[in-house]
Amino acid sequence: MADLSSFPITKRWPASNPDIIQLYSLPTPNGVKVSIALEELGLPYEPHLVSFSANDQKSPEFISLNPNGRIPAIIDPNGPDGKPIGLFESGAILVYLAEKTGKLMPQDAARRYETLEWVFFQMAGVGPMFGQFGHFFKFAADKVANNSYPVERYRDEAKRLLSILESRLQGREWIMGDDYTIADITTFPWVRGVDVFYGGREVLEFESFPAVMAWLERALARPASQVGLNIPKRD
Ligand SMILES: N[C@@H](CCC(=O)N[C@@H](CS)C(=O)NCC(=O)O)C(=O)O
Repeated sequence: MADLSSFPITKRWPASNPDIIQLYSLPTPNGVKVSIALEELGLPYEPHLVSFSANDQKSPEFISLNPNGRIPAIIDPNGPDGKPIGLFESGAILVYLAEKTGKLMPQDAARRYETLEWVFFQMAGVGPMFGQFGHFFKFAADKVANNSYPVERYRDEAKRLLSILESRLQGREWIMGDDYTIADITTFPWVRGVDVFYGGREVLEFESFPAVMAWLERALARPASQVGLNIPKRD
């Protein structure tokens, strides 16, 4: 049985089965990327709920695994050289899982780098910009009631990013064509989330991005997405 006692996070969230991947998360757009990928890959894992209402993500035990105090994070007891490894940042976790299994990433080197381009496009662009849009449009709407600039700024940037995705997805089933990859898994939860969590569908004019909408439906219809979108179960 794997010994995870060197990871303080396991004191607050004990592992029932330390031999499988431990996931510390909440079903948010960044959190579900990892549960969806794990479901796609069929890897056994144990989910632990990190509750934002309890500020769990800022607890010393969580910070010991991710100094940035944000979900998701994992421990794989069977990491490189068979040793346990802890990881944070959803993009790094997905690249790790793809490389560990040889799945969800093309084998061809040039196409692998192309996949990574789109993963970074999401990590550095779609996620942060959609998140700022949601902050000003929904959560801090009262603070910017007399200043339309922040909402306009992030609305326009979110629409610009959607238009890039729209061009990319025209004539393609997935971001990498016939291959369903971690580029799709990093991105579609954010397109869904900007609607489900922030109510941004109308103001971002989703209907003007038909290829993105059709791709989102295809991604959501996958059995792994249906399961992974709800893991860990909220309180
Ligand atoms: N770049 C990070 C972003 C993680 C992130 O922002 N997670 C959010 C949830 S989607 C979070 O934990 N927020 C809690 C907080 O900021 O305290 C990643 O992709 O893992």
